Amino acid sequence: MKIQLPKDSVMLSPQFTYGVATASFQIEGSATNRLPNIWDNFCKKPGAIADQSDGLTACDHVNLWDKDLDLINSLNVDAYRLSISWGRVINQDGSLNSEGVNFYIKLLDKLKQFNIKAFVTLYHWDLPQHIEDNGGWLNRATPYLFSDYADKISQAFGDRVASYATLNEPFCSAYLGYEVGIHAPGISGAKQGRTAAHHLLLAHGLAMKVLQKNSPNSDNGIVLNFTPCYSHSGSADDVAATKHADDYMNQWYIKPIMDGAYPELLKSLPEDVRPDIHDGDLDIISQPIDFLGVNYYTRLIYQANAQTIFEEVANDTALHTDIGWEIYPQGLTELLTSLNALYKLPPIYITENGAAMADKLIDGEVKDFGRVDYYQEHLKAVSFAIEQGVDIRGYFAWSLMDNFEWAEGYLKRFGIVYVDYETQQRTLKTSGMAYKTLISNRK
Ligand code: GCO
Repeated sequence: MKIQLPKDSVMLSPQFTYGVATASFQIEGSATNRLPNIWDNFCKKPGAIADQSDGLTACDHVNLWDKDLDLINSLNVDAYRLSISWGRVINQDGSLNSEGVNFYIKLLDKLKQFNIKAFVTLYHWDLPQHIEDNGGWLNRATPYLFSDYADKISQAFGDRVASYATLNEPFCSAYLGYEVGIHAPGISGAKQGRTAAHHLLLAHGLAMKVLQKNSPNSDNGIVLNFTPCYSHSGSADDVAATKHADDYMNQWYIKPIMDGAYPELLKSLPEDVRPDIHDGDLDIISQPIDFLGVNYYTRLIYQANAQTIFEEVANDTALHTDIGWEIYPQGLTELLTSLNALYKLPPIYITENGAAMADKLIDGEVKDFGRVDYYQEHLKAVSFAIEQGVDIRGYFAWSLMDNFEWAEGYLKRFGIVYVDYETQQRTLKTSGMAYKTLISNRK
């Protein structure tokens, strides 16, 4: 099975960056060699994780990293997006943990030998538990701790990193973690969610300053996720409710960075829900960024609701992935062109895109044709956005390999490589072969 792009697409030129992505908590394991984090704790909460699993072993990547890098290299990718576990590299007293730092340095050095660019994310949700015990992202001191971590680790890594992202998906950390409580640390409340979001954005701005100083030659920015909102009908009420949802879930995170202001919606929120914004915060948050990472998986459809303002409407006739998300590639083109119309964007990387499928390993093969289709259609959607003038420089498949899918545990598989969690055996799926072929033919 092949992935095909329009003949003259710039995505077929060697300048376009292709990569695979992972995140520390989802693959690393070796939990005893780092500080406990909010996900370790959340996993202990009855009912929090669908299969009652945890990240103590995951894909055992801390032990198997060398082979995993050979596997990445065998895909002919240009780049590898990974995240750093804060509690593996920084001790509780704020000093560097040399064992943890050396783990990543070995890994970054091997990437360099392979001529694979390292796209490093500093925060992919694994906040050290001792920081959470002091209020976590609800505490205004946490952004300053994050900036200190960014300072120390970027100095330690030297020139090994091609691109730094401060945060991955602050929407998920803030909304899922502190507003609806289905992710760690499992706190619920609108005030908490908005406060965490503001502190995460502040952390991003503070860390941006540090990264630009310590690592001026890398491309530094942030990774945001977007779930574009579509109105169920053309009625004024549904359209207004959908705009409200979009401002609350999506624009809330990008507008402060690009425009130095929250959406107008902020003013209509009850006083006791609004975050505490200090003078100068938005100037810090709106530091120029070298790139914007965009993560896209699906869209949502909304209608008005008298109590909750907006509510989701299921699209039963559409195709869905194994995690229940509608497959809607055209949403990716529309997202990219609409962001490009709304903001003065830096170059964009699609830092995550992919699909959960109910994969089966049969006779040493995983024929995940549905995932090949997903990649085919979404890569085409990116190509269409480029044709319409959006400056997109690269694309990362989520994920390199099956891993700990947060509240879903190990039940949902997103990899282009299959992981047998009993044996830690990796098997390249049909989608992995198709992705490799696309990349290799371009070179
Ligand atoms: C994300 C996460 C990934 C998830 C993926 C699928 O950034 O949302 O980076 O950790 O596994 O999105 O849900």
